[in-house]
Amino acid sequence: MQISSNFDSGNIVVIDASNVRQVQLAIRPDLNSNHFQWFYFKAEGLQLGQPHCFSLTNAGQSSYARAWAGYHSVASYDQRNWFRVPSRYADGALMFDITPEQPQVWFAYFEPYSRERHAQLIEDAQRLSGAELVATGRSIEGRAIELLRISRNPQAPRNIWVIAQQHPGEHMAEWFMEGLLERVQRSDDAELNALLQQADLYLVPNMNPDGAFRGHLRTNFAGRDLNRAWQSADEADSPEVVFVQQQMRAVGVDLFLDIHGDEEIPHVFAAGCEGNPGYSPRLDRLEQQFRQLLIDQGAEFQSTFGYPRNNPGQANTTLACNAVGLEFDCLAFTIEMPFKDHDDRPNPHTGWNGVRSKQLGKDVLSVAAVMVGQLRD
Ligand code: GEM
Ligand code: ZN
Repeated sequence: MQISSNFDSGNIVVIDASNVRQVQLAIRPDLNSNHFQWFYFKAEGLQLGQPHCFSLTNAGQSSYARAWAGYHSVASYDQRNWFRVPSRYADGALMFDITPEQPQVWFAYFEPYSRERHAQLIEDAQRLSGAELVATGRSIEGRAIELLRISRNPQAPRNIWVIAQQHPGEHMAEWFMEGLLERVQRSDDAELNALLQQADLYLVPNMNPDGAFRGHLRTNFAGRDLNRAWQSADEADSPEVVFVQQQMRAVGVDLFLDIHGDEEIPHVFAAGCEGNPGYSPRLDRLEQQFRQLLIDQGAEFQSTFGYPRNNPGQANTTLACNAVGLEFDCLAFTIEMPFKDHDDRPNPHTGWNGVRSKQLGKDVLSVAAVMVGQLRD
C-alpha cells in the first residue's frame, strides 16, 4: 500500500505503513505555525475486502484536540462522492477503518474544495448576469484572491460582502460560496432579483489560497491567522487582508458575512458583534432578526448552541466580523458550519458536507433579501 499527500490541500506524514491493520500517520503542522487539524491523503494499492486501519497518532496535540470526540473522518473512492467512516478517538490518536471496495481511497478532515474547482467557479461566475471580477489581490505566494461583484442595478444603495475560507482548512466555506453563486445564476428567482435591485454583492470565495493549497488548518504562508489580522494587516505577512480591507473602504459595507467552519460544535450557528464598542440596539435587533429569519425559512441553522457571547466592549476586534462591524457600523456575522454534523438534523452517512454548505449559501440570500431594506434603519 502507498500513501501520498503531494497534491492540492494534501496533508499527512507517514510514520509506518508496513502493516495495513495499523497504519501510523501524523498530521503536519501549518508552515510557520503550530496549528494543525486538517488532513487529506490518498491510500492506494489496497487489498479489496481486507480491513485497513489508519491512526492519526498526533491528533491529541492538534489545535482543537477536544474536537475529535464524536468526529468521523470522510472518505471517497473518486474524490467526488464523500462519505463518513466510523472513527474513534483514544489515547491521543484518531483511528478509522475501511474494508475497501476499490484499490484506492482518499481520506480527509472534510470534503475538500479544490483549487481546480475554485478556478472553474471564478470562470463560471464571470458569465453570470451583472457579474464582474472587480479586483484580484495576491497571496504571499502570488495566488489570486478574486473579488467578484454582482450588480444588476447601478443605483442599488447597499453593499453586501461575503468572504470565505480565511481559515484554509475550513473547506465548507467555499462550498457555501459555490451554492450562493449557483443561486445568483437563476433568472426566475424573485427573491434574488428583489435583493439585487437594492444591493450589490461583493464576494471573495477564497481568502487564503496558499494555506488551502498547502493543506493548512488555520494560517497563511507566513503562519498568520488571517482572522486575527484585521487591526494590523500588512503587506509582508497578511496581504490577503490588506487587499480586502482596501476594497471594502473604497466601496462601503452594509452587511458582512465571514464564512467559517468550527471543529467542535456539531451545529450551524452565527457569531455576532455584541462585544464591539458602539454596539447598538439597532445592531442587536438586526442580528436577532437575521438568525430568526434563517430558522423560520427552514435553513439548517439554529441559535441555541454557539460561542459564548462577549461581554459589552470586550470583543476581539482583530477578527474580521468585529473589525468590519465596528468600522462600518453594520450587521456583521461569523457564520460557522460544523466539521461534524448539524445535530439538529443529523445525517450519519454524510455528516455536514459540501451539498449542505451550498444550500446554506443559497438560504442566506433569502434572509438578505428580506432584510436589505432595513440594514440602515
Ligand atoms: C472560529 S475559531 C475556531 C474555534 N474552534 C474550536 N473548535 N473552538 C473559526 O476558526 O472559525 C472563528 C474565529 O476565528 O475566531
Ligand atoms: Zn475559521
